[in-house]
Amino acid sequence: MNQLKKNAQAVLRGNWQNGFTIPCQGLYPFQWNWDSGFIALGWAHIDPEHAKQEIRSLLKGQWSNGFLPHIVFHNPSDSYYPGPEVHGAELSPYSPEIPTSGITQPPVLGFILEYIYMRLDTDPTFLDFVASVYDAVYANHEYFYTQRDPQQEGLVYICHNWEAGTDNTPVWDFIWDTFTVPQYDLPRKDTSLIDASHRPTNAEYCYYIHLIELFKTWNYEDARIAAESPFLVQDPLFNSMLIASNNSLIRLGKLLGRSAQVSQLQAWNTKAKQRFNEKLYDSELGGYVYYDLRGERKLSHLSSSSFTPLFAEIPSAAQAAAMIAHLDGGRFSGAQHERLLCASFDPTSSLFNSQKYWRGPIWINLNWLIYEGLLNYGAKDTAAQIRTDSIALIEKYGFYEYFECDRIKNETLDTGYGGNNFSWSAALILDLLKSQ
Ligand code: 2M8
Repeated sequence: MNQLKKNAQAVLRGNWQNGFTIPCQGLYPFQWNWDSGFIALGWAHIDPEHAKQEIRSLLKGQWSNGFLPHIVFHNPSDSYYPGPEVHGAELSPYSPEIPTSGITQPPVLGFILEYIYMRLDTDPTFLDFVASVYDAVYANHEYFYTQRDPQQEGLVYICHNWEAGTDNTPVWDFIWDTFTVPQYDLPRKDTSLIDASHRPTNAEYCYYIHLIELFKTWNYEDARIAAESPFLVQDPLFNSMLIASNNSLIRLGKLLGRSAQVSQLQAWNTKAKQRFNEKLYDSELGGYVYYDLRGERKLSHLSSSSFTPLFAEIPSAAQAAAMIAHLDGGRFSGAQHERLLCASFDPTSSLFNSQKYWRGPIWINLNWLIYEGLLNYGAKDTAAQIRTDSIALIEKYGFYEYFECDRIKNETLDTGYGGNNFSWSAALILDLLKSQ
């Protein structure tokens, strides 16, 4: 275990860039939004000053309307496509001096602040740090509830698959079916850095780029995006992260005496939790699914995102039991537990692919969220299983980006998938090793 900790620390130190941490050398050479949250939690176990710097650096990219972009381009690099010139965030009147993207990612910062505070045994100097960034994180939540919830129902939308973080989940196939896009010239770098068959196809990338091109023609104006974007989805993972962050900002806000902000957060959260359960729970599937706001339909497929409401304490005990059954002898574990936890997409679906990016492999950040969520509901054995599986995969292969879930295939495999020395895999293993 000590060696594993040392190796995890070495990954974070190797990816540290003087103020922030890149997710992976070559493959992801800038600062990414939700990666940085998980990474900051990892740093808290090594050097809390780095955790603070990580968060401050991310907030340098915040827009004046509270929006927090998915990439902050602190540094130049030609090993990633699409770079700042493709994103064109400067078209928005709200964008900052520093180049950023114009789309966001799951809002993890609120709960990351509280986790770090707890992991540091409620260190008062960290609470001072929380006080210094509280308004910025609150402004991000205010942005979501005022700009990304056109029906004022408490659920916010995402307008791009990259905002989900689960870039090519099969769920998006049903969105891509609703519109056509031009063939773009795609100077991709990812496919020459790692096994191209594990990455999204060029046809999928044309959709990703097309959405950015549309948003640029609208100068990233939220009202235009809400009215016209062909991709407008209420995602259970994204909304769970926002609600979990609300929960944390409420508790931290009470400690800091921020009563007006706490009341507003409570009002958003009460509405959000109720609507989440009414709209996104699928009682036939026994889990939470996506809602296509543009097409006005549920997209009824289970993925690892379906379990993340456990993290935000949204499900009732009965709903939680139905979800846990999928992980314990059900479709995600297999009846004989022939799969390690937790596949990123329903392994019993014909759309599942155990090697391809977000279409099936195990991701450590989702495992961490589900592990913590299971503990919220007292499901200690299932939580222990997901923790054991995560650590075993990293011990066997190293700090890869994603992993095979099939137990038999793992007997003969000698590598994880995607990029190696991947930061959030290292950061969250440090946290899992700590929490027993
Ligand atoms: C992946 O996404 C980026 C685009 O944001 C990419 O494929 O180029 C996703 O796994 C995402 O969740 C993650 O934040 C990012 C950096 O690790 O990589």
